[in-house]
Amino acid sequence: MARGSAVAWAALGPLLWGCALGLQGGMLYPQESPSRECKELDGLWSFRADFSDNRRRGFEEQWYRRPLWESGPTMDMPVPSSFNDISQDWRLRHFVGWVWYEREVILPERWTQDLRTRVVLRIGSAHSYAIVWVNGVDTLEHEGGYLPFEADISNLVQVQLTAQTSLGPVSDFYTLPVGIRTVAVTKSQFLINGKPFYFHGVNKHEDADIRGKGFDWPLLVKDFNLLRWLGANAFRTSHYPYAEEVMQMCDRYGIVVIDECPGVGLALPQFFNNVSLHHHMQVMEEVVRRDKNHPAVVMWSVANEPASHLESAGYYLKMVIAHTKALDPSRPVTFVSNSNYAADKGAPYVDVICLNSYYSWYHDYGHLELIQLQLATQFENWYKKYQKPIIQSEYGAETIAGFHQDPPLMFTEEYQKSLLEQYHLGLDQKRRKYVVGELIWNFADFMTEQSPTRVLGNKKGIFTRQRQPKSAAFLLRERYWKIANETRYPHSVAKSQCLENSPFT
Ligand code: BDP
Repeated sequence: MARGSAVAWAALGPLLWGCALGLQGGMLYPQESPSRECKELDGLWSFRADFSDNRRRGFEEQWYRRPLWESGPTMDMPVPSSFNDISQDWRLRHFVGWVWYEREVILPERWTQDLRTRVVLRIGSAHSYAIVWVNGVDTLEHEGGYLPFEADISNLVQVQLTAQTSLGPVSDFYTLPVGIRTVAVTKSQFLINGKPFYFHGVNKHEDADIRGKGFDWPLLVKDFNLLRWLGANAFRTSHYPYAEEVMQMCDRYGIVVIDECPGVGLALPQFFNNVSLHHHMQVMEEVVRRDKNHPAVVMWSVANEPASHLESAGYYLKMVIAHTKALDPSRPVTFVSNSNYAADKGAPYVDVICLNSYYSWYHDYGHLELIQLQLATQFENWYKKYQKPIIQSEYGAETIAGFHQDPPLMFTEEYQKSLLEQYHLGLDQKRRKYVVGELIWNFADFMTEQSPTRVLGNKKGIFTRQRQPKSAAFLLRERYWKIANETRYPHSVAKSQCLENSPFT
């Protein structure tokens, strides 16, 4: 019996695997191999949110000691999924606190009888703080969400016989697809395999109707088909590491990834303290350990829009970036800034400058005619000060599919299109100089907390949440394919057939 709990939403991806002794290091996606068997724990779990006043009744009454139904009512909860998106209970929609998941698991006899078998429990991700009990025993804890964590639970599930020390190690192995390429950064270029690379792509979120953030193969394949349709060659995992299956698809489809850790919302001075710094570094270790073998990953991003104008943020970012570089000297490191070039204290430490700006949306709203001037000033100021390649890491406009107005007004499809056109004119001025990429915000509409600035979530997608194109998608498609054709390597090697007519080289 494994019982787990997690706060806010949970998109668990639990897996048990039995393998022979001898493997060290763990954490890599646990493929099956002749020495490994895997048992997926996806499916229906028992679930309860702790609505008690202090939200700690579960701990006080030790719900983990007995089957969950014995301590009160439970409901069915699919795993993986976001519990907020599933039920009709309005309290669950925005619930923050402890929720309890439980699943009874039957293990193959060999796993429990053969003491040479190592049994490992692995959670793909559970947001944001998780404790896992196995047979009532506190076995695993993890803070931070999004990333995998695991524990050897052999001694909790195996028949307790006298320890057999004479059995000796047995080999355990599995294979990883390998890709070899180099990444380098100059004063004005991003080089992959020594050739200038221009990021033309998107920011995404793991998000869809009903599934919420829960992993979903049909959605993933649909999204990759849309990326190919669009001619995109890259995305940023804004604002957290995505499921490992996504990374595997990126390797296979030749999509280049800026891999971002969940360092979001570092907006206040009190966040830049030693406790956060320590945790942030630990999370970067987990991200790098999990994703370092993916050739698709070409850069790490340690944060999105921290308050990088603060002195304390400067030291903090310097330390996180240095730590990430020490973990992986082979890849450039960045964070995504929305600060002013003159005030930013983190930019001295990054390899590539990533800028979010929302001209004609959050700034100068309604004034499409100012975008080119604003953008030219932005790029020139940053480049003059830092002499580093720049990526426009976010830009976009809230757009409600089906709203039309000409001349364009905010929230209409025409406005989104015009805003993109103006940005593209500005980007083209610098594209062959030192601007090395553009990533639209956002690939698709996505759900957010309620707020006066959101109409049923964030509507800056070029696709709707149901993955249907708005007018801007066609504009972007034309542009991305044009850029892809301009920058295609002349003698690209034969591509796999799934990439026929693909912009990826
Ligand atoms: C950017 C944030 C992103 C938001 C976006 C927006 O990085 O997370 O969703 O603004 O408001 O600043 O649409």
